Amino acid sequence: MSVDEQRRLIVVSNRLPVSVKRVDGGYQSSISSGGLVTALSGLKSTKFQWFGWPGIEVKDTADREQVSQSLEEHSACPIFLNSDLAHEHYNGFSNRILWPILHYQSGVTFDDGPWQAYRRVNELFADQIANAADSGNLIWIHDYHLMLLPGLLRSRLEQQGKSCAIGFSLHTPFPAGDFWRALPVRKQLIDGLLASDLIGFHTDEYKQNFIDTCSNLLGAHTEIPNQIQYKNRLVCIGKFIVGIDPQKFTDTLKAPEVVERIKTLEERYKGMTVIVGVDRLDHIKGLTQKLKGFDSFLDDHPELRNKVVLIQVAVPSREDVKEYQELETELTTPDGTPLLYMHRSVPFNELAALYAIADACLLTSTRDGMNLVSFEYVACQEKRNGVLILSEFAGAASFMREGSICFHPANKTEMSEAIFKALNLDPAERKRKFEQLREFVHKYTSSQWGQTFLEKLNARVGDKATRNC
Ligand code: GDG
Repeated sequence: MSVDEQRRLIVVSNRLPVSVKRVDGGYQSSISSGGLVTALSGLKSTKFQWFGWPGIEVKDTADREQVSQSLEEHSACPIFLNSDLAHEHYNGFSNRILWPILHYQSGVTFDDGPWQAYRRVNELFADQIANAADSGNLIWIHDYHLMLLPGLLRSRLEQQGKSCAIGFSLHTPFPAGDFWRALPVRKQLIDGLLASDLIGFHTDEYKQNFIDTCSNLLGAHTEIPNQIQYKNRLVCIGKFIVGIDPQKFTDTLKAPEVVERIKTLEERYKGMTVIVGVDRLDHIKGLTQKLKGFDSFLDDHPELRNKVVLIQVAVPSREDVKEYQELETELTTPDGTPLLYMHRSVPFNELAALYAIADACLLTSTRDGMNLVSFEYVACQEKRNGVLILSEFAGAASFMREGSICFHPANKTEMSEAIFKALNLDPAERKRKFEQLREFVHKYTSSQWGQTFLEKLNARVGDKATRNC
């Protein structure tokens, strides 16, 4: 890649992509899964150091050293937080207040306690990263938990006489200005973000929403496309298409145990049409809507009742947040629905096998930054040329509209029709759609995403306001 090989890259996210466990008086760490981990796995050819919270409280200094050592093998560096502070920051503000606003959910109540915790955690990150960074480093910050970090970090770096390029990627939507205004700390958060040199969004729509908001709320200059002039600095704004590593799926599908598993599953569902869904148990994934829409589809087509099965993996998520516990009780299985509902995470090989045997994949997000499951399904469908039935509110829909069948997730009639259409596409049309999706998924990989972002960020080292974005 054309990023200066000598340049050190620091990646920052709230959670390290590693789970740390206490084992036999010592500590063990292993890589965890999720959208951000999937996206950043494409950076594996680039050397970087990852900063973030290790997910457990470690009080004792000697223990902290052991944890740091065990994380070193994953190039990860822990930022230790006490449990209460971590809880208020992650669950209290990030997931209960910020996440719903970013995903257009109304009725959010602002609370000053969680906001102070959010600020405090961002400050602690800034202190540690500013001390660890050297001039000329690239610092790539991820996601909504750390929106104040660019500002806090830049002021600390300046005090220490260090000059680094700061990049920020948002993995959620950025809502329309009127919605964002509902948040009392709307100005502080975007002011913090605008201390970045480069800010990346998943789609043009999110990018434009952000630009308009900066102009309306802060009076920033946004006349030149993809640029924001604010407080005498130039901030570059871009759309960067996050993706997956499709080769990883192709290779997995060739593994003998996966080939065997596919055979077993195909035997079990012989003569049936299989629809798959894989989602974190989160309101934004529209699981309640999915069950209603699927139920409606079966009512509209009683002749298909025993011929179609929906296999839904619903991964438990954020279980410390009240709204997420309620979602679980809301999701009761409609009587008589041919539904296999797996309320757990499945191993990667099983996931790939499920994607591979499914004739269609149904994704019903009410809002979703991108949705990488849609990419993964396509990566596993070389043989079957399956159909993607995709909510128009997933970021992925702005790139995959032609290749999939899109619908409005709140309209169960439309969802039912979309499912029916998908299962009855003529083979030529099915192939044509699949080829479009395949080409897209193989072109916009996670590694392409990382390289493109880092090249742009690299170009901004030492550049204050002189260059175009
Ligand atoms: C956020 C944004 C954006 C899921 N279940 C299992 C499992 N997974 C893996 C999937 C996929 C990832 O988790 C989920 O990624 P998504 O992109 O679909 O969704 P979020 O977790 O909400 O991610 C999203 C993303 O960040 C990246 O920017 O696209 O919009 O919300 O990789 O495969 N993996 C395994 N077992 C499971 O049961 N092994």
